[in-house]
Amino acid sequence: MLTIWGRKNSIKVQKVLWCCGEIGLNFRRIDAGREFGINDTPEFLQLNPNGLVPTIEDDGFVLWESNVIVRYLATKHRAHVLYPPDLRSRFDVERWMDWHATTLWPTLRPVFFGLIRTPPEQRDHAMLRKAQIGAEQAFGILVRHHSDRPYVTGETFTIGDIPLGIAAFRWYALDIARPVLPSLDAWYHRLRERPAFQANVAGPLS
Ligand SMILES: N[C@@H](CCC(=O)N[C@@H](CS)C(=O)NCC(=O)O)C(=O)O
Repeated sequence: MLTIWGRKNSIKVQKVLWCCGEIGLNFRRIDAGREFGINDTPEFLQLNPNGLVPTIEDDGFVLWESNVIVRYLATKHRAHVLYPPDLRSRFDVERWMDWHATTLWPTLRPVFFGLIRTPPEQRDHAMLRKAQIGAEQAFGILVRHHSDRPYVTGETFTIGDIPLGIAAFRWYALDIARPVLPSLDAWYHRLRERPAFQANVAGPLS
């Protein structure tokens, strides 16, 4: 039995939940992190020395790092459409997952934290504006790359769309001005139609 530790509103936990939904996996989820605690207990730190969610245990195998968990689950369950085995296709998927972690989310994270987790009177508006410009530039790169294809790596939805889609959910849900990017809107609309997105990602920002 697969066990997932992590609160449902965590961006990193949502990647894993969305992936499980796409594959159709049964699992047990234990709320952990922020208001739920658990992640700072000695027992949890034995599983994940970082004290972070998501962390999984799959028939005795413990794993952490959300992108790695997603790749592990897709590989284990031979989800070849989600995670193509062909070398070039696979590394195209990998590229966008890493790009999310190293480029897109670091630019968007300060906007999200600055608006959703920071009271209005404490907001640093200069920092927010700068971060917003960075996020617009990052989404612009994504648009220039994939405006001619329905999903980030081509004709089919893959796990490469998952981290990007979760970031896009926050970007679209934030009360900010956004440039007009019709192909990004169309891609995001496709993701929103997926039942696993609706069940695991859509919801109030917190
Ligand atoms: N690189 C890790 C980062 C995990 C991470 O930062 N998790 C956050 C939630 S998004 C966390 O556990 N924060 C502490 C908490 O929620 O209490 C991953 O992708 O899994």
